[in-house]
Amino acid sequence: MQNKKHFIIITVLILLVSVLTYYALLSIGLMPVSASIQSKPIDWLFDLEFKLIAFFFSLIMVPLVYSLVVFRRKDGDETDGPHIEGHTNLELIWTAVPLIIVIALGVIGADNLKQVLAVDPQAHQVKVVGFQWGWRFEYPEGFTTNTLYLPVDQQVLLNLESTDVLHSFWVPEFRIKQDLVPGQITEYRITPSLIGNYKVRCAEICGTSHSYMEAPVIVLSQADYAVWRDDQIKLAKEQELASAGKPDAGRGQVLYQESGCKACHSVDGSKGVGPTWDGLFESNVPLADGTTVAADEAFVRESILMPSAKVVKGYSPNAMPNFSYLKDGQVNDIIEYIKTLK
Ligand code: HEC
Ligand SMILES: [Cu+2]
Repeated sequence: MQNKKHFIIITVLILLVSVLTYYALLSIGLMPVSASIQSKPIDWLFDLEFKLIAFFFSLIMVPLVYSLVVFRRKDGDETDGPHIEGHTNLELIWTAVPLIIVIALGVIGADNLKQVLAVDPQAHQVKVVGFQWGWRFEYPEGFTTNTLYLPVDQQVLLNLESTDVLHSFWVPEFRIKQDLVPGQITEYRITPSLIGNYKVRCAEICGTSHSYMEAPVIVLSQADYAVWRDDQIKLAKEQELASAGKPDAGRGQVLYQESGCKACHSVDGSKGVGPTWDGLFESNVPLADGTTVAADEAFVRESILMPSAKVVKGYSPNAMPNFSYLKDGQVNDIIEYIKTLK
């Protein structure tokens, strides 16, 4: 029978195109490498959806294109097509099947979310502060970094805070994304599963330098992490002790690099997000309100602790996050370093 032949051809084509579409979706690299336990159920669900997408794409496109080609109106044929009433069974099927699929996906999704949010009471915690435009990581052991270091195979609870506007914490390799809301602490649980270097980026447009709001994320073996952490604890203690004494430009330079000033302030005269520090000390700095101020120690200290108190001309207020978490001695070290640049 003629009809049966068409059915068989279309069925075979649908299966073929489904498989091809699925592998095409897999091959274009939609997903970065998976680097967390939580990404497993998420990737599994994505895979299921790729399969469904491939199948339904073929189910619709193959009969459409097949009909366009095979059932074209012949030259000189002016007749109308046959009149077709509804087909109750077909309608029941195309209502019931998608309904079942959608309900199943809902159930699977809920179970998936449960797995992703699973709490490990042993999880260690890190406070993550997002600001326009950067990240700071405050460890409970008493040190602060601009790179997020995490041990592999151990759950971490990141407590997310914003000092200004909405931001969003996103490491694509971990898959999960969570907003930072001013005035609230939001939680982000992750169990890194692959040693390597990644990057957190802000995924919520948050102003002119939103696209630069990135920080390295480094996943270490548990042993390496313990060594790194102990180093940081020692370093923080040393810094605190040292800074209590005489200010030191060398330590100031290290702070310049490690507490993130470097991202916005150059020391070679080039303009960045913030003004250069080349020639800053004891110069006359024009301010946004039209006055000028002598860049003495008091001005530099105030600019670090309350950046918006005096805004440099040509820059917007709030463009610099406050660094009031720096210890007095550390601020003195930075001032000492800035003095060497005049
Ligand atoms: C996200 C970008 C950013 C970071 C990070 C940043 N600053 Fe700034 N900074 C600015 C901007 C923009 C200004 C100018 C606007 C203002 O005065 O608030 C500024 C102004 C200053 C000034 C005023 C005088 C001048 O010409 O530079 C000082 C001093 C300063 N920053 C110190 C620091 C120190 C110290 C750090 C690191 C602990 C730091 N800043 C980190 C953006 C930044
Ligand atoms: Cu942001």
